[in-house]
Amino acid sequence: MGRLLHPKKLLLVAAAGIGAFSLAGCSAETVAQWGRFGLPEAATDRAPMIGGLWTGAWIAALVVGVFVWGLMAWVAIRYRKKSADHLPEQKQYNLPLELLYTLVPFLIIGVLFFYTIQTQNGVQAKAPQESVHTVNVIGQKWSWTFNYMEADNPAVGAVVHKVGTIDKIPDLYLPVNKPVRFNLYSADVIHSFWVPAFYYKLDVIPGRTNSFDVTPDKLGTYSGKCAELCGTYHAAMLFTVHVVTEEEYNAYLNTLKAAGDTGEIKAPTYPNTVPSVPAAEGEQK
Ligand SMILES: [Cu+2]
Repeated sequence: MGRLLHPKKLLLVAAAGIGAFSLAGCSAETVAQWGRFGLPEAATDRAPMIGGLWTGAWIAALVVGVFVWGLMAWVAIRYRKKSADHLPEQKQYNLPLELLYTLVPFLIIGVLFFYTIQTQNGVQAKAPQESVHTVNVIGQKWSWTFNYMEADNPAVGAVVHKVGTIDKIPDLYLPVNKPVRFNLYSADVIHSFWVPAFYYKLDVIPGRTNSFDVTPDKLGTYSGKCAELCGTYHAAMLFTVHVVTEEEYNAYLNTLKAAGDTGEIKAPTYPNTVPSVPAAEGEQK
């Protein structure tokens, strides 16, 4: 057994550690991130709704926490045993108090439920069909494929695609301030399409189309990833989101078109087989 550090030394080490920790990375951006309770900067029209719910829920939890910790400290100190023969007054029950601490949690849950539903309705609202840019996304082991359904876009005039591989993280280009509809398909197992700066993720399920609308409203580059543990190389399922001007967006799609990456790549219809059972003839495995 090694010798324990002298308590004073231990205190010094702890203080130095805490000091270094709180000074390191104390940039304006980090401080701003604390203000958002850890969320990155919002990059879409929907993200602030979720940010509000997240921040509100934390504040509500902290208010309840501080109140409960305060009560615990107060009773522990106020009603501590003061002498060997003196016990504080003992009570078997207190009906009003018991009713209160049964009803108050329901009230808290009700308020959280109300704001959750309100946020959900806002976040999942669909943009007008005629205004959206549609991107059909395929999650496949172990990358992503993006189909830009731009046949009706006069600046592109074609459906173009980008296929990601495990060796090459694919890019996803999106036009700023334009609503985008994502339709999510899986080629194999359940994945989850997640862009942290969008404050939103949605499961990508074989045999089912999940879709959501969002308007990226901040130019920039963002990381995207798979948020569902889908297998061995789950961690490699990354993509890079570029929110660019509409001109740059069209220009990028035209480079795909010029490279011959036209037409839609479709996920196989879910074969509905288990791995040990050979797929029926003609069916894609
Ligand atoms: Cu995945």
